[in-house]
Amino acid sequence: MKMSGADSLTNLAMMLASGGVEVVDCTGILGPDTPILQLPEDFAKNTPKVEIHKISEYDNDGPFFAWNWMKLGEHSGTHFDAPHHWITGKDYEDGFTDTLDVQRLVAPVNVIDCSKQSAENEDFLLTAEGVKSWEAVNGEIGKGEWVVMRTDWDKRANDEAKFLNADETGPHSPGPTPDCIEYLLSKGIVGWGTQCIGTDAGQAGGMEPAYPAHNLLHRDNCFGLASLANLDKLPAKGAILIAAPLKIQRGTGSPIRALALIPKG
Ligand code: 23J
Ligand code: MN
Repeated sequence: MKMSGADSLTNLAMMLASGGVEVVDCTGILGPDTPILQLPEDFAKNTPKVEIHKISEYDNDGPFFAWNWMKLGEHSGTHFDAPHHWITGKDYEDGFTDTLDVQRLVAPVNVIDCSKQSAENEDFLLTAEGVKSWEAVNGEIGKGEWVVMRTDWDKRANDEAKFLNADETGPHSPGPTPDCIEYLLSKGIVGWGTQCIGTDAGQAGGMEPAYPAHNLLHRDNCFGLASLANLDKLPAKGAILIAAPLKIQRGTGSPIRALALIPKG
């Protein structure tokens, strides 16, 4: 039997209504306590903490409505890195939040569970070899798919110091090696996501190239996702991830509401 796009969406609608497909929220809370990246002092500027300011809440400033305004950096909380974010991606005209191809944002997601290794070693690095071992068990990573690294780092997100995990030697958090990202790009992935403050490991400034996830993903017009939550609720394969940035004009990134569709039962 050949299934059309219309048939597939009818089935999906049925499955969403019956709970056969569940929507998992892979997003952290965005507010004044959200951990924000703090670059070292040799870079003059940083993203400010999130601010939420009340305009009114059924009061003299608005008798029957509540609304707020926000101070919000593009790269805050659970967020999207667009290719223009990094110098290696600067020439892609479709590399901004308002010009990228939205067809690429909804795709199967491969969840590589590194939670054990990351609990034992805060500087754990996922290598190409590690990805290949994961594929041998779970199946091949396909063209146009998302790949995310599960570290359960979201359990630290209520405590910025624990989330950033910095000492005199800098930040310590798990991430990918350059050869890991090169391998994933050779498979034709759409993007790479992590549960830490950025797509790169805490110690990635010392790698070659520095910040390989940023450098290599955006060089190839691919996307990054950071501070993802609840990856422990996803299967290794079989879920669909929807990760869509706001359509910020010439935006280099954006907070997202990351949603995963998973089969239940
Ligand atoms: C700017 C400079 C370095 C990094 C980052 C931003 C991020 O992690 C980000 O949020 O894209 S490492
Ligand atoms: Mn970012």
